[in-house]
This record gives sequence, C-alpha cells and structure tokens, in this order.
Amino acid sequence: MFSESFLWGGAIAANQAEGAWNVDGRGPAKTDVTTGGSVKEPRYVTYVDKDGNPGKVAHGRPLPEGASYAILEDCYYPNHDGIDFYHRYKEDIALFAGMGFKMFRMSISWSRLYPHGDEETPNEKGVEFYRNVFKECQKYGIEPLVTIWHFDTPLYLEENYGGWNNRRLIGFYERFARTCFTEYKGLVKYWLTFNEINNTVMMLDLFGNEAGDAEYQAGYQQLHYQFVASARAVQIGHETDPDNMIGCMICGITFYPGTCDPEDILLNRHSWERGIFYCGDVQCKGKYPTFAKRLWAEHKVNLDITEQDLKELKNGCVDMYTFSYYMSSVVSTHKAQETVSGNFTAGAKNPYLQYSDWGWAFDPKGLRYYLEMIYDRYEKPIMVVENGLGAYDKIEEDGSIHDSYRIDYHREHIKEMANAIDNGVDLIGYTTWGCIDLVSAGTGEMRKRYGFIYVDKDDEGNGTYDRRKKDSYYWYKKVIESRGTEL
Ligand code: BGP
Repeated sequence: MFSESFLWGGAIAANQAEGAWNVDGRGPAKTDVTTGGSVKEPRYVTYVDKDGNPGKVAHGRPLPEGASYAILEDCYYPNHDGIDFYHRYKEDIALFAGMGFKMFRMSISWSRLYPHGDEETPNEKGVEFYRNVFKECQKYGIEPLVTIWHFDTPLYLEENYGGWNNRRLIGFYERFARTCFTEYKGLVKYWLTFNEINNTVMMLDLFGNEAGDAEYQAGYQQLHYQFVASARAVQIGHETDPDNMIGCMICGITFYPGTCDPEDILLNRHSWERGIFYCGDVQCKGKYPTFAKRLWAEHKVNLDITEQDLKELKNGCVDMYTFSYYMSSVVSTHKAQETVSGNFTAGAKNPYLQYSDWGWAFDPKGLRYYLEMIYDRYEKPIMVVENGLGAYDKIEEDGSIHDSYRIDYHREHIKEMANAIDNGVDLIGYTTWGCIDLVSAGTGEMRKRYGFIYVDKDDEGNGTYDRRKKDSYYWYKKVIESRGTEL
C-alpha cells in the first residue's frame, strides 16, 4: 500500500526539455553538439578536425586527436529547442498540478548557471530562471526533486579541461552545487547529485571490444572524480540545510542469468557488481566495495585516489537511493539466439518478456526484484525517479490520444512497487520518466514519446509545440487521487 505522503510525480531533464540553448547567457553543453538519431542510426557528436574539416563521431566515442566540438550547418540538433520548457514552464507545471503531482523531478543546466563552468560567479539570469520554476511548483504544493548533473557538463569544460578526466572538475562542480543549495534553500529539499552515474562504465561495456583498457582507465577515473564531487555536494547540501535529502541516481537494470550454468550464475552476480553495486556502494556506504580491485584489475586500471578523497567519500554518503528503471537484461556465457538493446545495455532476448518498438524489455517484476534487492543492501529510503514506455503515439481525428499501452506499462509497474512496499521496502516516491514528451536522450527522437502530455514537435523540429492531454493523463490523475488503489 502507498502511504499518504508517497511522492507521486514525473520527471524531465534540462537538456531534453528546456531548449533556449543559447538564451539569457547560457553556454553550450555537449548535448548541444549532439545530432538527432533514430533506433537504427546513432546520435553523433560533431566537430571540426585540426585542418578545419567537419566530421562526426558516434555519441560516446572519443573525438579524433586535435579536433574541436562544432555545430555544423547541415546537422539537426534536437536539444537546442527541446520542448521549449524554458518559455512554457508555467503552462507545463499547471498541467502537472492538474494530475495532482506531489513531486516534479527536473535538472539544472550547469551551463545556464555557469556558461563556461569555471567562472567565479553565476549567471544571474540562469539563477533566476530556476527560482521562478521552483516558485511555480511551490504555488501548487509540488516538491521539486532536482538533479544537479544530468549528462550536461559545459562544453567549455570538456574542451579546455578534458571534462571529467580532470580532477579540477570536482572543484567546479562543487561551486555549481553550492550555488544550487544556497540559492534555492527553502524552495528545494530533494536533490540528486549525478544522473545515472553508473553509465560511464556501462556504456564502455556496450561498445564491447571497441573500448580498450585505456578507455576503462579513463571511465573509472572519471567516475572516481564524480564520486568525490558527489560526496562534496552531499556535505555542502547538509551544511546549507540539514533538511536536505540528497540521493544518488543509478541506471537500474535487473540482470538475469541466461541459463542455470554456474558460469552464468557467477557472470550474473558480477554484472550486478560491476553495473549496479559498484556505484551504489560508494555513494551509499562511503567506500569502495571489496570487488572493486578485481574490476580494476580486469582492465589494468590504476586510479588517482588520495587519502583525502577517501575521507570525502566517507563523509558524503547519500540519504536515499534513487534509480531509473526501464527493463531487465539477460547475461550469459552462452551464445544468444537473438539479442536486444536497452538503456545502456544489450543482451540476450528473454523469451518470457515483451519488447517495445525500441527493443526495451517490459518487465515489471524486474522492478520489484530490483527494489527488494537494493533495499536489503542499503536500507535507505528509495525512489524510482524514472520509469516509462517510449512509444509511437497517434492523434485521432478528434484530437484525442489513446495510449492504453502506456497506461498498461505504468499500471503493472505500480502494482509491483506496491508489492515491494508490502515486502518491507521503504519506497517513498515515483516520478515517471518524460511525464511530458521530450527529446530522447538515446536517439534524439521526439517520436519516442513517454509523456502523459503530448508535445506537437517532430523529429525535424517542426510543430507548434502545443501541449495536449493523452488518455494516460486522466488515468494517472486518478491513480494519484486514489493513492495507487485505482489502477
Ligand atoms: C535515461 C536518462 C533519461 C532518459 C531515459 C530514457 O537513461 O536518464 O535522460 O532519456 O533514459 O531514455 P531514452 O530517452 O533514450 O529513451
């Protein structure tokens, strides 16, 4: 059963929703040099090489030596305009309030507050924008849940400091986080330090043999700096306001062994360790897990970790565990008949599950499994801060959108959340992903829609950007009203 205080709501991220990428002093982020893609075609990061020739490289892969990020004329960058939340937040928040949201998860664009990332003082227009957004939430009694970093390091820091490869990023992030905590004290209580922090390494696993030891060395090092930055933020957040509840945010995948071959059972356990527990343990327990040494040895990783870093980790444990959940994934030492993709994962197709048009498994029981597993490990309050179905929507002649598939998806996941609560899990909130349609992070598409609210914009950026309620809008309203009993 869901309690009276359960935090029902929805989630978006700045880079996928705000647009206004160069408005009011905002600096560019990496997402602004990332093109649109599709289920078949990857998103590309665009650049000019050292001789001035334009080029592009698949998102997540390194730029060629000497190249610099560039916006190319013949490319389309869907994040530049997002869904124009920057100018329409009042209308959007009113629509969320119409569903009875108790919580709204969003992120702060780093380069809107610090256009380069290394300035001493923030961009006042940026600071003001978020203050207005939070005040708007307050008007309706909606608690903001704020992600400090959601995939959008300022481009200037990437180019001039090498991004998270550089220890100095910890200090820049710290300044950014401090500004957030102090400026929005009293308006925001719930915070997340890094979105899906475990992706860095999961993404390398996804590239298979293409990623060599040097890339793992870099990936684990970046993660370490992010762990320290997160721990610093937690401490600053607590000093600024002891009421702050600060969480980690993990890309949650439930791993299953493909067979009962003991090799598969062990591989499955190790997938949990590598993909899920490695980050969760550092952020929840304040120290590296015992298996970390094995993971590093696998790729000859040798990390820059100081004594002071270890103290910071210890003093910067998060207050709650949050995660995204879309699917489970099958791992096996045996060759799979058929493989499927997923959110930063790929694996064998599970014959017991249905798959979305983007190949993501529909597995509500996997959510229950994940919740129970994680609560048992950390015994901290948990929130599911992303969950949803990316699907094609059709507008009927009368303007309605009958998205029963989306309702089914959420219904089944909510049922399993209730089961996990009955099993003792301290689940305190649920913010569905993309409560309003937005630009897909993975493919850059608009047509991969998650929302209860439709946004009139297509994959080429055409449309009025008008908002429209889908059937799921009315359904979710009822769910919240009935505290999850009327599904
Ligand atoms: C997560 C991200 C989100 C979001 C979601 C859905 O990895 O935190 O930003 O986009 O996945 O993924 P996609 O947009 O690729 O469908």
